[in-house]
Amino acid sequence: MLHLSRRQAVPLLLGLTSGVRPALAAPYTLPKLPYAVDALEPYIDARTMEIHHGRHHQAYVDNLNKALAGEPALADKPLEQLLASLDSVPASIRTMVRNHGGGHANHSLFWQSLGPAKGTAPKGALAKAIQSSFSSQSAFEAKVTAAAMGVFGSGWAWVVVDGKQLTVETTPNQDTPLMRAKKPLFGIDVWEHAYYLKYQNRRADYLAAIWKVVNWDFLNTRYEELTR
Ligand code: MN3
Repeated sequence: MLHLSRRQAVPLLLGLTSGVRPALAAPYTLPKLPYAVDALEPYIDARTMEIHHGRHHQAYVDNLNKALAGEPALADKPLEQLLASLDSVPASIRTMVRNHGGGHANHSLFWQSLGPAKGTAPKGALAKAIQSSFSSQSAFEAKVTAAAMGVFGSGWAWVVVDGKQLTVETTPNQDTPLMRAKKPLFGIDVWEHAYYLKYQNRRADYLAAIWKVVNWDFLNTRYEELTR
């Protein structure tokens, strides 16, 4: 269960279950990985997961909390809402919220979108959407992979729900499609911290590995929630 806001996550945008926050916790907390750190081996190594989740994601959470510390009114808003309306965030903390709030939202979705390799596949409505948007699963994966390969420097490749259709886009840094009033189905982190320990500069090998550990069960459900 993820804790993206003090009150309630916005299911329409992130599709994440809301939860009750411990009374003494900071406004945002690091969500637990939904599997063990070595569960994605050999595709994504345990050491990368430890550092990526335990240090990088934790830092986004900590810095987001720091940014919001003097802004109780903002701290009460769901994170999705803050990211979708950055113009309403005071200029003095806007970049912090953009980078670290984006980082928290993106990684929270990323961990759920992955899981142990067990041969699951898109089903039902999501399988249909992939067919009608890209003509085949392999064409779909090729298009997302090409977008991810094309990200210069650090950023994300995204599959976005548009009506019932799916489109592919990229964002720099920790920007999210939420900032463009779009609904991310899932994103692939192409920051070097996501793959450098195991794959060094071989982003293509990392992306080939990512497709082995996509949690299609989660994405099948998420697609249905986002198109409901
Ligand atoms: Mn990352």
